Amino acid sequence: MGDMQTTYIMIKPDGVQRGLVGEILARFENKGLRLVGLQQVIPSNEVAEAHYAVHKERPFYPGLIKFITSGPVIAMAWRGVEAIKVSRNLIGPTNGRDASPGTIRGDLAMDIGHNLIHGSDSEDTAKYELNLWFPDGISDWKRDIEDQIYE
Ligand code: DAT
Ligand code: MG
Repeated sequence: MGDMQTTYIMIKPDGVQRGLVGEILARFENKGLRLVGLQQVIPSNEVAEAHYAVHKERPFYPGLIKFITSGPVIAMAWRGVEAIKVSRNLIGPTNGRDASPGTIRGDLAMDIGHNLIHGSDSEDTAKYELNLWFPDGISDWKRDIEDQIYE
């Protein structure tokens, strides 16, 4: 079995505005991931800029910061075996128009910027993003049904 990981997942302002929070949460729950952190927050410029620091030099960066701070987001931590890869697969590629049906972006998004959701792309980014959005840490719990989800 692969490594148990925790990943940072965030429903962006378009997902909250469109009323897709429940739909998106259900996909992670149904897949078998364990919800270990959840908070609705309107991101400050400071946190948004830190979150997207790797894109600082890109032409879309100012618009990205403006978008992500435009309203509430749902900040989440999900835990499971290879949770980072599993979540990225659930989410699909960046541009919703290129994403396959079955993925969150493929089923629900039509744009590259307004693509509903963020997911950490590596163990290092997950650690960085979880610290940034959950500075007080996250508490774990045992999801009884995991005895059925995993061999
Ligand atoms: P992902 O969210 O799939 O990891 P990314 O890390 O490359 O994608 O980019 C972060 C976000 O920035 C992405 O979700 C939407 C926005 N973005 C990326 N490329 C863009 C582009 N060419 N035009 C507008 N927004 C873009
Ligand atoms: Mg990314």
